Amino acid sequence: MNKRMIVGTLSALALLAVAMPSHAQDTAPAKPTDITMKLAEWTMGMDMTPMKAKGAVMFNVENAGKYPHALAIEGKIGGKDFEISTAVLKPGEKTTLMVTLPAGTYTVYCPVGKHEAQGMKADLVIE
Ligand SMILES: [Cu+2]
Repeated sequence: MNKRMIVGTLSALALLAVAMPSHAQDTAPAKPTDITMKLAEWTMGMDMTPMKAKGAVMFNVENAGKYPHALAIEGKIGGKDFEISTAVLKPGEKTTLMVTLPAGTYTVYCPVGKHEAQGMKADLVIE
């Protein structure tokens, strides 16, 4: 094969790689941060510790335990109490919860029974 042809193809690919990010920024909406949580006894089962995000967060929640569990997010927005929760999930059930929160530290926990006190609790930092 001709050496010059290989060089030409490589530089064309390099140009494409440089051109693509700026194009993506112009057209693509801000992508939410994906956080996977496998709820179980007695953990929130995050794939990110500590949980940090900027902008929208998409929680992919699964009950990987033997008891019912849910995901709740609690904090203060503008000095007022804020709380949101998924439905209570049976073992094996999955759901998603998407939130866009102002910068701050929030508590993520399981609102079922005394699960929070048993360890189903974590911090979520929105930068
Ligand atoms: Cu629970």
